[in-house]
Amino acid sequence: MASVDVKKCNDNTKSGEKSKANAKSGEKSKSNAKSGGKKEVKKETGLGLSNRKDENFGEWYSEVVVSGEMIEYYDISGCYILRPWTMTIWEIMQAFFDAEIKKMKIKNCYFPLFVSPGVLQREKDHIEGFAPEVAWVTKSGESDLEVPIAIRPTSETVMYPYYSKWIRGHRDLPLKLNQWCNVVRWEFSHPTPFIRSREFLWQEGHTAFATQSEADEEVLEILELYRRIYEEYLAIPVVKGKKSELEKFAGGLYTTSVEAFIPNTGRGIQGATSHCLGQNFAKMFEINFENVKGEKAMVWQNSWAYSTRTIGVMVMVHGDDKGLVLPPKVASVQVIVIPVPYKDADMQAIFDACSATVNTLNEAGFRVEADLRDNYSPGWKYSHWEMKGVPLRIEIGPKDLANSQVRAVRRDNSAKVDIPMVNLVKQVKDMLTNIQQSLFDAAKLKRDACIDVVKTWDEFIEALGQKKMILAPWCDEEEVEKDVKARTKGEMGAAKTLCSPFDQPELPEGTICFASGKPAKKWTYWGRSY
Ligand code: 87F
Repeated sequence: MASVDVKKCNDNTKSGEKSKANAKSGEKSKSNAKSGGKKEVKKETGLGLSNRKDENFGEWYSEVVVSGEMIEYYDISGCYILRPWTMTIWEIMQAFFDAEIKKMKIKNCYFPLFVSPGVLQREKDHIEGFAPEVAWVTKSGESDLEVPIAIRPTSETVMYPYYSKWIRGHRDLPLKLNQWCNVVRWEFSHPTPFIRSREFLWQEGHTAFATQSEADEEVLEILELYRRIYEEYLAIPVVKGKKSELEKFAGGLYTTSVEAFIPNTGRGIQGATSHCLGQNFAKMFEINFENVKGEKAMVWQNSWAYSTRTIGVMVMVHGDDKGLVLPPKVASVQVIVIPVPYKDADMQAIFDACSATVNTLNEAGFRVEADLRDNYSPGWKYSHWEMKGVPLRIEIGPKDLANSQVRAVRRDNSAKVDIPMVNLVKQVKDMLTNIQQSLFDAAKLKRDACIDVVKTWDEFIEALGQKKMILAPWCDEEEVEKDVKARTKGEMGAAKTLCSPFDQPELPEGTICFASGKPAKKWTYWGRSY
């Protein structure tokens, strides 16, 4: 079991947050922010990290994602190269989610990247706030385009005109489409790999139903899949809940989300969202149908998405001072086998044992590789694969060979076990299962230690100062949320609502709102957030 100090929520208070942007984003410091230029391209050295997670979280994060070979910085700010070590994680989550939505009879499709200005305008009411983030193509070669073309920041305006065309009668419903694609949002706040980038990968689901109850049911079914991605695959505890009116997607009826928490920065992070759009877009895009009674009706719509942000949350939650820590279920290499040669050892026999170990485990369905390079020492290889977060290392030396065993070392807690070759598959399977569970348990203990339940404004301010995620009774009034934001505005950013958990603690009669003193309607999570 990985050990955690349950009393301490975030123990990086000594160094404090360098600056809001830095701590929040994990963006590189000025000294190396310009990478992408030739001088800045740093060669892999295999030496350890120069930043500690608890001392300098932002710098630590930038260093880990690069040294762990997940991303490379690019010469356009906010854009990152996703390396194979990242893409495999994305593909594993994709395989799970894609199979699950296919069981729900949702079909994949692909709509164009470009949006015509006319169609974008049709959604102008709610796009207004987002407009500065829309990127435009204005030229081809040297000539200006007659009409500039937008690059999709999301695909409502791209898809819904065709929903209007394709949906005629109740037999055309439900229409349930998903696409896996990239989107571009030209953000101006500090970029952070995975967490806030100008281009990112996601899936966006867009569905249309004849009735609200079908839509409501799907919203929660999808949200449960998002919970499973976080909890079962990434080993990260999340809270399922409903967004406040202020924080919901303005174009929709209501928004549900899974919310994660980053103890080191004391910030909540929206993990994924599942919206019921109601009939707002149906009105805007005239998505009508003839119902069973032969009357004209409007469809009920949902939209939902999760993105490569999931991967950033995983790095932030599990990574340590040696680098990445990958949960076995998403690791592209679950076990790395390393030969440990000694003087006078039968090297061929050790190499053969390594290959045999890889083959046995591969055949049993695990993702296993051997590092047989002869130009690196075993010690260098240990650090290298620790940096990359491989959950389990198997070492094979002359003594192991003589005893028909291998030595297994866990990445998460450094525990070492000698495994007899005859038990290899069974014990590796158990260890990987155990690592997956330990990572979740450790993350949950740490997250839970960061939750404060408060009843009064003073307790709220105190908890916020301690970078907590705060559960408080709230009157559910927009003005009060705006007021809390205004009153907590500061260098570190204001507090806002994260979500009202579906799993509500009891709210005794007469409980009052921590901020307004009015009768409380529900328990809500508050905190600073990404
Ligand atoms: C940025 C620029 C333009 C978010 C934007 O959450 C438009 C938007 O509409 C925008 N940033 N949004 C909201 C996206 C809502 C919704 N879209 C489908 C989702 C799930 C997937």
